[in-house]
Amino acid sequence: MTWSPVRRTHVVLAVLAASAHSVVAMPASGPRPLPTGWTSPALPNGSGEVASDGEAASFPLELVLASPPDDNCSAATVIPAAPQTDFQSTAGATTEGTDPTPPCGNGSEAKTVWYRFTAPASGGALTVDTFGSDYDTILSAWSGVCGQFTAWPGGCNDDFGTSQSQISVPVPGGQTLYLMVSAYFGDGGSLVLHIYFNPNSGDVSGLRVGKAAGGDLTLAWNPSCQGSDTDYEVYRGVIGSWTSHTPSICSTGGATTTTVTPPASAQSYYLVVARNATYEGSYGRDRAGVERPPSVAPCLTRALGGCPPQCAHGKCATGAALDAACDACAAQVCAVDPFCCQLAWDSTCVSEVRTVCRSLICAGSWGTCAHGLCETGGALRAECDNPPLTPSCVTAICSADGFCCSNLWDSTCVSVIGTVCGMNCD
Ligand SMILES: [Ca+2]
Ligand SMILES: [Ca+2]
Repeated sequence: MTWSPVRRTHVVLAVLAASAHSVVAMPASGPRPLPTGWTSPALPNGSGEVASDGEAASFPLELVLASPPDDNCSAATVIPAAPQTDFQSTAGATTEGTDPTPPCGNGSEAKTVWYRFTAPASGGALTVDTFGSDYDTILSAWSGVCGQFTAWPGGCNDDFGTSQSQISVPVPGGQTLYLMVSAYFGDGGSLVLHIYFNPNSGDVSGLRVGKAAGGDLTLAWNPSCQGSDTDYEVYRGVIGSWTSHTPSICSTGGATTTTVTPPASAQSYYLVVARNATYEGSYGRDRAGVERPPSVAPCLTRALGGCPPQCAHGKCATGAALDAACDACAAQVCAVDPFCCQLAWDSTCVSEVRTVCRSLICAGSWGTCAHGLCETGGALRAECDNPPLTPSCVTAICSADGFCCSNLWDSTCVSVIGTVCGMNCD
């Protein structure tokens, strides 16, 4: 390359606006117009500039490649949903000091670029590959936050058949994973990244059985709690042998009702299982809350997605079963009384907020007191909470601080419920 010796002339670097990933040098003896469709970025100080010293007719041209926008972990490209395909050049990517070492291949941290994916509530299987890239990639998945990562189990691959990579890992609902692509030989190049996600399958509830003509039975059920489930399977087993179920219908065509003809020779039980394009879900749980085993010859591979937490009401109100994830106290209650999280949150469950969680938050703990012990208000009367509390928490607090029973039940009175009574207001 021959240059006109012009002192302190800057070579114009241009970036193709559409990709923002490729940097090309344009020989120039001064600023010159850019071709149509090209733009010049705001170049960082020093980088991307080549100055002639006015002496040489030619000199080495040093190009600085622009780094891709997701070069750094903190600027990871967010994958909003799967499937997705992303294309970019990683030739200008760099290594951050906090880049983790991939636990596969040669552990290269060169030319790293980053992606971030959060699994849908159903959970499922995340599959990512770099097929179609033109360099030797290493793909690794990480949980945690930038700089403090833990390698995701099974989430690293160097070569999957070719020098490109593929991982396929189970991911719980709501889990965020970071994906790092690095270059085995430190070169980078044109990266093609494919992301797929197969959701787990959810639960079916509310199975109802009716009689139909000719001894047939009609089965009906509520739609799966997972929107990604679009179909249902029916399994049948022999009553008394509670794990004998085998496929009866592998697809109801999406319908939430079907008709079955029971065999005359044995009494049968039926299980309805939600499914999506890839997986089938729960066969239901037995009375002990244990997931029933799948059929020995299932219609589909099983992947349990569960359902979002059922938190339709507070723990002080009766109603539908609560999910242990709704509330720390609900988790404590259900640990000793599974009924509360499986069938219904009845008055026993509400009373267990006091007896199990030792919380005075529910009205049942107030006895004949004018207001809750956890609320400020007028002075309370000794023994007003006795029953149900023995000994009376109000009496104990007023013995220590008479103001609470003679003047006001103020925030000080509330604040000693833990220390004086060993109870709480959670
Ligand atoms: Ca990087
Ligand atoms: Ca590789």
